[in-house]
Amino acid sequence: MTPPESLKLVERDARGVDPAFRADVLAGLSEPQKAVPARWFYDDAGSRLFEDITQLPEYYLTRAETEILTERADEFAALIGPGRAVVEFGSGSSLKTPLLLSACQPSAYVPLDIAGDFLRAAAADLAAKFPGLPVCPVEADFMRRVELPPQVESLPKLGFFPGSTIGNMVPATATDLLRSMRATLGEGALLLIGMDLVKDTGVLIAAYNDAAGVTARFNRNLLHRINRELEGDIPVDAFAHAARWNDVYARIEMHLLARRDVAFAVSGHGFAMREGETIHTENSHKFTRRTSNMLLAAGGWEPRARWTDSAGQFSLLLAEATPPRSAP
Ligand code: AVJ
Repeated sequence: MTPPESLKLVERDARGVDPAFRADVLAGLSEPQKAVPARWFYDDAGSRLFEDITQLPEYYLTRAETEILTERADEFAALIGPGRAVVEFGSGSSLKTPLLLSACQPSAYVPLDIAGDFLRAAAADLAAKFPGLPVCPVEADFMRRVELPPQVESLPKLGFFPGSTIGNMVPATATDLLRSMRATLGEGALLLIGMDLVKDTGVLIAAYNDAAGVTARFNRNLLHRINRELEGDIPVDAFAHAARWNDVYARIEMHLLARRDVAFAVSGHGFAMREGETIHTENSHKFTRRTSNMLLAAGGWEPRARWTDSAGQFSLLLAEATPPRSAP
């Protein structure tokens, strides 16, 4: 089985590194609260570690969303209808995608991802599972509008953004992303999107600080990636994994906590941190019915239906790209 050709839209410098990664890391490490955007977790090693996270007993999100996709398939398939091009934003969810594709009889599948090797492997896998379904992977950063392959131009679209990945973004960025998705998919498109729910803080912290330490490895992998791709010499062992609940913004935050004073260089730039200082590496916002509906509406998407799992831990929402309205 030959993997489908993918359209390459991600930049690479002479060393094969995305220049946006270097720019984000250097800018983020120069701020008073050091921070690196969470999307840079997902090199090939990081994507594999995330797959391991989804198997952890504490990490309920994937199981809860899979339950919804399995148990409520008839309901969302009826609302979606057959013949759409399913455009998945991020292609790592190799187990959820088949559930959606077998439920809604699509005419094409377009996975979008920045991790090229992972994307091609996932696309080949999917193409093998659904013979006859055109699979057109696109290597792209979907934070901006993406030019879809010509084969799907005339088809009605269904965006698929599972996993509560939208929760990684602060509201302003999440709104921009929803608007970009709308621009990518066009008016009349539907969006099926997962959003994790606010719940007991202990349950949330455990999901992001598992006993086996897989999430800690996932977090620290970012430092290994910086060292490898950006000529860094960060002493990775000097950093501890920390997961914290931010009650103002209703989000889990992941940090890399300096256990001692450290100094290091990245791409020839020097940085220093005091013991106890952190690099903020991820936000994972948790939603209520109202905040999820508000976020969708702010991004130009009208909420149409909403499902939760039997334990009420996670939500899946269907929204429609409605024409802009000028009413208040
Ligand atoms: C893939 C963004 C949904 O926020 O729960 C898992 C990533 N980070 N454990 C999440 C993640 C730490 C995950 N998302």
